Amino acid sequence: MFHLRTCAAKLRPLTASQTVKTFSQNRPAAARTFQPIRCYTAPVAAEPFLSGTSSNYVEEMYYAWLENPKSVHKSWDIFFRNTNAGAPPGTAYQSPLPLSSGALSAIAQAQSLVDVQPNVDKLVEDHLAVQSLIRAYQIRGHHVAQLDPLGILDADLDSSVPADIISSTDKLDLAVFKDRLRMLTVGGFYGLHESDLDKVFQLPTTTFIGGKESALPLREIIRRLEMAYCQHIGVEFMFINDLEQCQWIRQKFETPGIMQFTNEEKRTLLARLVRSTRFEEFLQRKWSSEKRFGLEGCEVLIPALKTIIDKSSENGVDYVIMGMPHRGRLNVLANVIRKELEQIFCQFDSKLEAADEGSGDVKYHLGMYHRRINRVTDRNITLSLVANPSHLEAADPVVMGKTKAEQFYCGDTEGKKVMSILLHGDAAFAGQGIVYETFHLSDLPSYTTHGTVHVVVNNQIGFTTDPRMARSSPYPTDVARVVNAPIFHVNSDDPEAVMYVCNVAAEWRSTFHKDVVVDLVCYRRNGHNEMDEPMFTQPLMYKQIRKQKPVLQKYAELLVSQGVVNQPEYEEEISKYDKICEEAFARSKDEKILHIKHWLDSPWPGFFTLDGQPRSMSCPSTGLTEDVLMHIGSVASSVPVENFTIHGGLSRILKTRGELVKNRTVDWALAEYMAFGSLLKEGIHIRLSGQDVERGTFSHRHHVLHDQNVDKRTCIPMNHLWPNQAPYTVCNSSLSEYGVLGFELGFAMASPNALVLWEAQFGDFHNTAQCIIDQFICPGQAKWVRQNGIVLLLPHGMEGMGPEHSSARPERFLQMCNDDPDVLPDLEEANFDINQLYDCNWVVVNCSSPGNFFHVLRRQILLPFRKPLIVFTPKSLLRHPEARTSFDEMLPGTHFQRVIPENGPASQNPENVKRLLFCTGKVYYDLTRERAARNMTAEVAITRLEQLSPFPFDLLLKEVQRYPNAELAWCQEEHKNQGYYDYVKPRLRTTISRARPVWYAGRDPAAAPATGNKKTHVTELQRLLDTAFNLDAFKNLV
Ligand SMILES: Cc1ncc(C[n+]2csc(CCOP(=O)(O)OP(=O)(O)O)c2C)c(N)n1
Repeated sequence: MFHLRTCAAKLRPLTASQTVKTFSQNRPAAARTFQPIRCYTAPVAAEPFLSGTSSNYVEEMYYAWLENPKSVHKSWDIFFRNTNAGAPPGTAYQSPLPLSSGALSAIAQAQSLVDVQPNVDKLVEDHLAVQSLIRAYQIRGHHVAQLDPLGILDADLDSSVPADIISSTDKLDLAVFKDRLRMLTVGGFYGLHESDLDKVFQLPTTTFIGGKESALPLREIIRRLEMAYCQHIGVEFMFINDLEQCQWIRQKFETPGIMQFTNEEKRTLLARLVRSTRFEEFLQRKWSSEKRFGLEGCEVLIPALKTIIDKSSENGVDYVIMGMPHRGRLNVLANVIRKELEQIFCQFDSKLEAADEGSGDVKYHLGMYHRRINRVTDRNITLSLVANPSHLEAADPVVMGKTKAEQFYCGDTEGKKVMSILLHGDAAFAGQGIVYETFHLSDLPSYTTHGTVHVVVNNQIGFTTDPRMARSSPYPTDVARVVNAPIFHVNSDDPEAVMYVCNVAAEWRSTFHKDVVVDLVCYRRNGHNEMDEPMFTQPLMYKQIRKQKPVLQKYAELLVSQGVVNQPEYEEEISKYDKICEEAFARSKDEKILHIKHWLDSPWPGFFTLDGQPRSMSCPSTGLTEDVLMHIGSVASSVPVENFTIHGGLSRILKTRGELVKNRTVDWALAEYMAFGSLLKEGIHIRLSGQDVERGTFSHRHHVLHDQNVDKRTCIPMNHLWPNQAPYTVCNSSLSEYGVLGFELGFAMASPNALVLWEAQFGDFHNTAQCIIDQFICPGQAKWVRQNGIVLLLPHGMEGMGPEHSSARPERFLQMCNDDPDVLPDLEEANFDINQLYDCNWVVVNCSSPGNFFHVLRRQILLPFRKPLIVFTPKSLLRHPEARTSFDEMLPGTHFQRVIPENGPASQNPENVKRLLFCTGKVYYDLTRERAARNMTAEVAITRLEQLSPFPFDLLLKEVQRYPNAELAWCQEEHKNQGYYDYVKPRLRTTISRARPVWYAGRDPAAAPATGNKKTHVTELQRLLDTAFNLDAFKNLV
């Protein structure tokens, strides 16, 4: 880019008459090319005003001048012509010049080119000063905007007025204003004087305050800037590093008179406020002692959301997915999503019985899905409010993931049809890290939803905590700045200002497809909930709140005074809505049973029967034909595009894969390939996401090939398998677990016909996403009758890598399984295994063979219902020569094996077996190696538990019965208080009616998951193997 680095040093103001005079003279004949020799060589010091942001301004003007010399002020025209004509650096307008002979001749040369009128340097300085002032308002005007409806707290937590703006807002009385002006003039910030207020200044192209005028008196410039930036709207946008976007926003807020509403729009706004306000009042009247987290103090939220939806619908959006916390949720359900009021009211009835669907959730957490006509645009619109836990902001990435999926399924690659709106509380938005993680997904190719509109209910309190104790940033919204999202702060007691910013926000999203934030600065009329006493902790604030007129009343009075509505019309609007509520209340008494399924946020049409049951209770074979296996294997071991150079090391890996396929075997990576590739053939979309999943943390997967010679040229062989296959998405994620797992969970929510997998880099990292696991994945169906088939791949195994990177914490997942350890189920029941799966809250597996991993992935989709699947995946087994599976175990008729029984010599003469060891996962290979070394293959049987939960009582019972004389022991490599022992032992005991002891061979209890010392690791392993094969080990323990 061409950088201007030459200019005069001193710039001074010019009077209005001078400006006019200059205009009429010295007009250039035509635009000329700016000579490149001028640019980089000139020292910046020669043009002090060209440092920092002013150089951008000058540069911008230069381009405008090139197109049309009249588009810039005359002084700049002269300057550009001089510099173009060869005036040396620092001399184009320098006066007086240093008295060196070189400089003198240079300026003489420059002046001879243009007839410069003597005071031009003052003119330029003046205009730069005014331009700086305009810029100061654009950057910092929001700091003095009147945002707090209560007028007691500054929304930015700072009561001072920035030093570079001349504010005459309420914060400063006239005397202070004059004082300030004096200070700015004498102090010389701009070199402006009180007497300059009536001078006329040319406006730069970076402002729209002039409307049709290109020059204004300074006094008017300040007035207009204050109108645009210091009233009830505070616009934060100057950090955005895109000129077009900044200009777009300036135009939206600076253009004089742009904030106009028709009477019709004002009446709609009033009607929406009536609904919002009277809804809360109705609930308060009927259930005064019930928590509802009412919206009082931010009633404007309802019209705000409706405006965003109307505008988006007008711009082509037909599906809006929303996430929100407790505050005002019932109101949003009633008045935005339009859930039947009786369905909401009946929730307050303590006698309402729960249908047999799950344990349910409180009313202000449930979700909703509704398709209807948008009355303003007359277009169809689907609204979905995602159910959420109490954990504030946790639903953010889930909403994003669901939005991405809905966009994906309808081919909406630019987010023109499907969008999300996220609501936040001020304390939560500032305090919860997940907000930041979610923002960082917003512009990543595989995660973007092409812009979310964020709305913050900024009631300036978090439960009992004052914002000054709750955040270190000026605004609760500062987190949004990281993605260059514009932030519109607005005083919520000015409903028209709110409508305006909501319209702009929706337009921004549909124009630029980027995130945007609306910060509704409001108050909370009651305590945190309706039972709470706020005066304990916020006495002064609440004294003011008690005096505060509700916004509805204020706005109604305004519209009556303007003659937009009359009093009877207003009152009729109120009684009309009250009547609607009363009638719904009467109907709500007929509701006797609460069906959570009526609150489902993501229905799966066609997947279940009409009454919501699975279409069958069986699962077909998960095997594949030899042809399919061979075909997938050959693509997996080749580069399916021409002229594509892969890394030499990768060529060797693919060659080894090819040999495996030729030998009709698979390793872990191939097993996964086979599962994915075959499901894609069947039209199942697959999405694998997580850190470094494309290659695989352990460099085993290589699903994305990179051309070694062409930058960014990649190939995903999985997408070259079949002519009409479903698409495969594999995406390296940002370095986030909470955000990304939440996102994938949301993606999986949208459709049952996709296999959505999230892989942790190492299994233990899942704990930074614990909230998604604890609040959504584990209890999601029980709370919200919503099934989800997400798969978690968690690398796990004690391999001497230290306390971290070893354990995926199986004990945590197992502890949260809902099967009863003490009750033996009816093992004779038909389809016992499928019924068990249907009843469980999630499935936990640890496969010891690639083939079984292949089967369990395919089963996940072939099941007639969806359950989350937790897979502990291996590390060293990825390359273990024995961890291979023959095609024979993957052919039609084969299935996932919940238990892999002993099939060696011990199984030939089971009555001779002295010990039956149960284990799961990788330790199996350590045990078999040790058993062979000790020559104990006939005495010790080893049975592998592949599906830990639901617990395969039926198969284990058979195993125990087969070895009547064997001692039973559970063997694990994890420490005793970790791993599987606490889960397996009581269930195994229940299986055998507690007739025999179940011994333990494994590491001792410990605080850390693994030792950091390699030698200790080896010693511990040897000790557990010694115990496992010492047939006397448990002799003296009774
Ligand atoms: C992650 C999390 N931590 C703590 C809480 C407990 N809690 C519930 S509401 C609330 C205050 C929220 O304040 P704010 O975000 O400003 O929303 P408001 O209630 O004021 O609308 C807190 C701390 C929670 N629900 N979630």
